[in-house]
Amino acid sequence: MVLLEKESGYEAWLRYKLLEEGAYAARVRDWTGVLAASAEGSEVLTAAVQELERGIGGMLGIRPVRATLENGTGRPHVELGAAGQSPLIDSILGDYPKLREDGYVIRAVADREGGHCIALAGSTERGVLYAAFHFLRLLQMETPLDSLEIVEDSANKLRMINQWDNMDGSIERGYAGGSIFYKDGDFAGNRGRITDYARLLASTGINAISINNVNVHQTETLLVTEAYLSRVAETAGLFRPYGIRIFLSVNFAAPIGAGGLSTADPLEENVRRWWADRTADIYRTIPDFGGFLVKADSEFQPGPFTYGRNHVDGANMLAEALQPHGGLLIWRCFVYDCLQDWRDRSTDRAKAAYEHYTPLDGQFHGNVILQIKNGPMDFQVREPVSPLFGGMSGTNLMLEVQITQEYTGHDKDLFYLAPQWKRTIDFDTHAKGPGSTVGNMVSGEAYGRPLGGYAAVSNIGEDCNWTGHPLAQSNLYGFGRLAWNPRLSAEEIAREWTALTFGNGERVMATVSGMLMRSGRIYENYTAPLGVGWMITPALHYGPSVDGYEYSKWGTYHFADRNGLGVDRTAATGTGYTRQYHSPHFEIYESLQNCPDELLLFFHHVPYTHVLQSGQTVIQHIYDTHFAGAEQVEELIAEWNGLQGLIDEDRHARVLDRLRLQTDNAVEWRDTVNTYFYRKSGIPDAQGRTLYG
Ligand code: GCV
Repeated sequence: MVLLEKESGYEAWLRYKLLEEGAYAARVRDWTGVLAASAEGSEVLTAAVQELERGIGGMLGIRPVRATLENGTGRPHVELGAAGQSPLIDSILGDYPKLREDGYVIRAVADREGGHCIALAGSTERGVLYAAFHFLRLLQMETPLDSLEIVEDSANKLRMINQWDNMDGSIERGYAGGSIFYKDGDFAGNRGRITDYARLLASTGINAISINNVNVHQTETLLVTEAYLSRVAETAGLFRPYGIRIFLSVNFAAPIGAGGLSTADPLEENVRRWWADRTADIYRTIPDFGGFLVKADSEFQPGPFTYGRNHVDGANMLAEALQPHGGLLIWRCFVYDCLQDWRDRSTDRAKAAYEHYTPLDGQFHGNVILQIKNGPMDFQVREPVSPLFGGMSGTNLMLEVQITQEYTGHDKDLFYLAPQWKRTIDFDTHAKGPGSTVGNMVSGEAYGRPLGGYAAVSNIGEDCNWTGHPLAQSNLYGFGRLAWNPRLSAEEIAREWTALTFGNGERVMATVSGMLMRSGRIYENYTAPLGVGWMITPALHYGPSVDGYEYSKWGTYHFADRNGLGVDRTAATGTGYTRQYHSPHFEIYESLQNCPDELLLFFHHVPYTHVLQSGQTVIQHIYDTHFAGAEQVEELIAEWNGLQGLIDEDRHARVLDRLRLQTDNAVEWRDTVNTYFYRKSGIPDAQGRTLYG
C-alpha cells in the first residue's frame, strides 16, 4: 500500500502534489521549463507567474526559468500576458473580439521560433491570473495539453465574498474558528494567511470581498475613519495582487457613532458631506477601493426609516459619495419586521422584501446594486426562490447565498450547497417571458443592466483546514466556480474539487462527489420536511427544536396543530405571497395539487392525511424521510470508510469524526421531529418503527 503524505488540508485545492512519473509528467516538464512574461506587468501578473512557479515546482519538481517576452525563448515555454503585452498574446485575443473583461484563452501553439508553447492570454492581467490557475488545474487533473484551446469569461461582473467577521475576532455564524482578519478589537496582522486566502479565492474567480460583518458594531463603525484606514489599506494590499477589490460593511448611523453628528438623516446636508469626506479619504488611501455594503433597517441595524426616509434616499446618498471615485454601493434587501406578534396571522415575513423594494424599482442610482438572498426567508434548507429577482427590472441586482452552514449543519453535518444554488440560478422568474432566469437577471443580461453578480457569506476561519469540516471546502470552491460560470453543473464541480483536493483516482472521485451530491437531500430528510423550515434550535440554529421559533417575534412559523401543518401563503385563502410570482409560478404554487411536494408546507396548510404527489401522506412522508435520513448518514460513513488508504490518514480521520457527529445530530432530529408529529397527530407509523408517544 502506498503511504500517503500527512496533510492538514491547509492547501485545500491548491495542493500541487508531485505528479506520478511517466509520459504525462515528462511531456509537461518539457513544456513548462520556461515562463515568459512581460517585464512591464503589474503585481497581478507577478502573482500569476509566482503561482505558476509554485504549481509547476510542486507538480514537476523543477524550478522554471523566467524569461521576458522581449527576449524570446527559443525553447518550449509557457507564455503569459494581457492584451498589448505580446504579439502572440494579441493575435490569440484577436480571435475572440467578444471576450469580456477578465476573460482568457489558453492555447497550445507553435511560437515564433517554431518551438511549442502554451499561451495564457488574458483580456486583462486578472484574466492572465485566472488562466494561470486554470492551467494548473489542468495539470493537477493530468489533462492532455497538445491541442488545448480553452476560452473562458464570466457574465458576472462581481463575484464577491462577504466576511461576517467582527474585530473582536469572532465571526457571526462562523463554525471554523476565529477570524483570520481580526483579534481583540484590532487587525490581526495575519498576512500569510490572508494572502493564502486571496490565492484560494482568486483561483476560483472571486474578484471582490467585504472584510467585516454586515452587523456593524461600535469598533467596526470606525473602519471608515482615519483611525483604521491605513490598516484597511494593508488588507487591500494583500488582496490586490490576486485581483480582489475590498469593500467595507458600513453602519448607516456612522455619522453619529463615528462623526459626532446628531443625525444620520440621508437628506441632511452635513450627513451627506460627512460621507463624501470619509469616502474621499478612503479613496486617497485605497484608490481601487470597491465600495460599501449596507444592512439597513434590518434586525436592529439603523437605516433611513429612523428619519422617515426610504431606501432610495439612503442608498442614493451613499452612492453619490462613492460615485466620483467609481465606487459601488451594495444594499441588502434582507428587510422585514423582526418584532412580529405570532398571534398576527396577516403579516408574512416572506412578503416583506418584495413589498419594500418593488415600489422603488428604477429609482436607485446606476452604481447601486441590490443584494437579494436566494429565498424570501433566510437561507433555510428548502425555500422557494425569492420573487424579488423577478420584480426589479430597472435595478442592478446581486444574488446572496450563504456558504457558511448556518441552517444547514454548521460545517459539522455534510451539506454540499452547489445543487441548492444551482436551483436558484436556473429558476426562471418569467419576468420577461421564458428564459428570465435568476442567473440572467443578476448578471444583468436579461435587462441589459450594467452591474450585478453573486455574493456569498464565507465559511472560513482560523481552523487549520479553513472550514472545520474538510469536505466543507467544496462549498467555498463551488461558490467561486459557479459565480464565474453558472452553467457548470454541481456534479462537475464536485468531481473537479474532489480531484484537486484528494487526487484524481476514479474511485475517490466517484465516492466523494457522490457523497457530496446526496448530502443536501440527506440533511433535508432528517431535518425540515416539505419546505416548512425553522424547526431549529433558536439563536444557535443547529439541532432540532420544533416549536423553538413557533411563538417568537421573528415571523417564522409552521402552525402545526392536531390536524395538520404548513403556512397558507395562497392568494385564495392565505397571506397572498404567491401573487409575488409571475405566471406560471403563481398558479403552480397557488394550487394544492400542482405545488411541488418539497415546497408544499411553505405554501399550504394541509392535514397530516393529505396525499402528496409522491402518493404518500404528509405524516408518513415525515416519518419515512426522517428514518431514511438517519440511515443515510450511516451509509455515508460506510462509503467514507471504504476510502481508507486512498485518502491520507489525517484528513480521513477528521471527516470520519464529523460524520460521527452528524449521526448523533440526525438521530436527535429524527426522534424529535417524528415524536412531535406523532404526539400532535396521534397517527402511528405505517411501518411500526419506534416513536416516543
Ligand atoms: C448578519 C440571519 C442570521 C444573522 C445575520 C442575518 C443577515 O438572521 O441569523 O446572523 O446577520 O441573517 O443576513 O443579516
